[in-house]
Amino acid sequence: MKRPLGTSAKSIDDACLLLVDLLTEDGVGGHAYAFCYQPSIARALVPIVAELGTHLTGKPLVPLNLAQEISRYFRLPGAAGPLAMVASSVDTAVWDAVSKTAGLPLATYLGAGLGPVPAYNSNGLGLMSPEAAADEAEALLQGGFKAVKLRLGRSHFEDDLATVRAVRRRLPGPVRLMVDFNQALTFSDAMRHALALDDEGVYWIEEPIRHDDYRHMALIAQAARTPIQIGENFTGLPPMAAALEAGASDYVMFDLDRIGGVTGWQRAAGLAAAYNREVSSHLFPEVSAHLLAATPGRHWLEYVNWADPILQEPLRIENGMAIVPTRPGNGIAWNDDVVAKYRLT
Ligand code: SMN
Ligand code: MG
Repeated sequence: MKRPLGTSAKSIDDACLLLVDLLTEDGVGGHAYAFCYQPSIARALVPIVAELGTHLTGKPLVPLNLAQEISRYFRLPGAAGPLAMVASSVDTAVWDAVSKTAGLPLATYLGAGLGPVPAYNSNGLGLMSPEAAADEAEALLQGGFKAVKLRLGRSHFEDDLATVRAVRRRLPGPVRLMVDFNQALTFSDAMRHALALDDEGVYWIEEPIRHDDYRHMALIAQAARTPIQIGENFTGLPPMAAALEAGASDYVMFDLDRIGGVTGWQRAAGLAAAYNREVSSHLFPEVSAHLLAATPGRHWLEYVNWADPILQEPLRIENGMAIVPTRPGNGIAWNDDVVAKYRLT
């Protein structure tokens, strides 16, 4: 990663990706990657993907049937955590292959137009000094970005507040500033800190408390004027349905590899529409650009450039908008030389 990401949970300097390739009998390759958070997880998932691959070999390339097959395959261990990443990334590779076979970009295959998608620059802006954060925030506007995200959740809220103020002072007024606590706060601290941020020009407050405490999240969302954003930890639809029913957040964001790949995302998009919620993406900007194009109430694409080095054609940003690629499939093709250089296994 060009800019390390210091979150309140963990500092991430390297993006450990698990590359998934699916080959059809017609010679079409479907591609996807899982973001594994740490190298040991990426390594541990390799034999699991291989075993699932053997199980799927010879089955027709029908995404919804394969999604059902994958879901049954993981029913006994439970498709949560890293197994959800495997299930989702294989699903994503299936949809890549099927849209490539049709000769269409994934977004078009899903019935959407290819208009650009508004993106916020989510690179960098980890826990750092106010001055360093202000400098980095300014640098992140390159490429025409009109929104950036700052990580919070230090042990003293005064230090978080000083950083928000320094960044806000440096950014032009219309530029949006999202903040992300990565679940760092207790409920009582979150109630005070969310209200304290109400007059600081913050666009959304992400995951102030433990991600699945929907009841307390709803109380925070009711009390704060600043919108609350959650969803990167929705694993499939049931937790999302519970969150929406509880009124846990104003906005939702889907993580491609937790929500259930392309199949899971589309179903979740329908659920979000039923609850009248704007939908943003979490990581995986390449595939998420296609999916947001096909999502009613689509909101912001989270832009990170972490996979760029290993991609033949990284996602393009123009004027702060993600350009949905017009080539068939989801647009992912590996740069094999660079992959060879960074291989873990
Ligand atoms: C995040 C945390 C850890 C890794 C990647 C991203 C963060 C986000 O919660 O929303 O960007
Ligand atoms: Mg987050």
